[in-house]
Amino acid sequence: MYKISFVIPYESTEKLERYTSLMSSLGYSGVELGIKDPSTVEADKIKGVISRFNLMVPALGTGRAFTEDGISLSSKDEKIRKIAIERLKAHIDLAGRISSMVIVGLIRGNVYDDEGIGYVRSALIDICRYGRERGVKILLEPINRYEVNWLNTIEDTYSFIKDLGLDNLGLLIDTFHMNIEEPSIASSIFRFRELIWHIHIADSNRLYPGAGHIDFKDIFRMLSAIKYNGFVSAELINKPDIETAISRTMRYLNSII
Ligand code: LER
Ligand code: MN
Repeated sequence: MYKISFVIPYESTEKLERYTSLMSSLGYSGVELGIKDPSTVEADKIKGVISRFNLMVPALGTGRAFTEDGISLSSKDEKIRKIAIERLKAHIDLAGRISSMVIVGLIRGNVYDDEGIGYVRSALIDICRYGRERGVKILLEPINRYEVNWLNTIEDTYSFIKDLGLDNLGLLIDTFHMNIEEPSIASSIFRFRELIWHIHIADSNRLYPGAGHIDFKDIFRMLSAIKYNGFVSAELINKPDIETAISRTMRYLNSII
């Protein structure tokens, strides 16, 4: 039995309630939240909604700070780097209250030299220490070359994590990125299984699984083989609309696993 969740860009508890009610009726186990600024959300209300529908929040997405506010850990501007670290710590505070992990994806930003890599390394050391004190794990996500200019492959990201040697830093892998960057999705999952703590799924066109040409049967065969027991979370372009994407994702997964 896989634990399936769905990524919702968090806007309001009313919308969260509507989507989680549908998810719970369809057999989802979790809802993953993409939050721009955790200091503006009401944690108690979120907690209330997810417990009412018996859902977990496996992870908090942090990329909106980069895409909507232009904030990153690798910025040349020290003030912006500080804001990015504070933003991630606020995510960790929230994650500690709702037993989530925190994603470092696009918020790492682009890097053009060793100085930029150094900024991200020291930020991750700081963030992981903060997370460890609160029992929160951090997920570093390999993202394809068209969205960010480094840590595109699982191999590069795995080596980066190993080199840092932080025990609460692991991998979030995403089928959309893997379809672009990995030589073989299933082989890469097997090779780096030791650090895979969370999975995003989307089809080759970022739509719901089944809408493109990724071989999900092959991927789930490999996940069974490695006895993966984390969450599989659909992160999609929610077309034609979010409710349809939620329903079609579960219908397709039920037909193949
Ligand atoms: C974030 O999880 C991700 O996969 C990026 O592609 C954000 O758009
Ligand atoms: Mn992702």
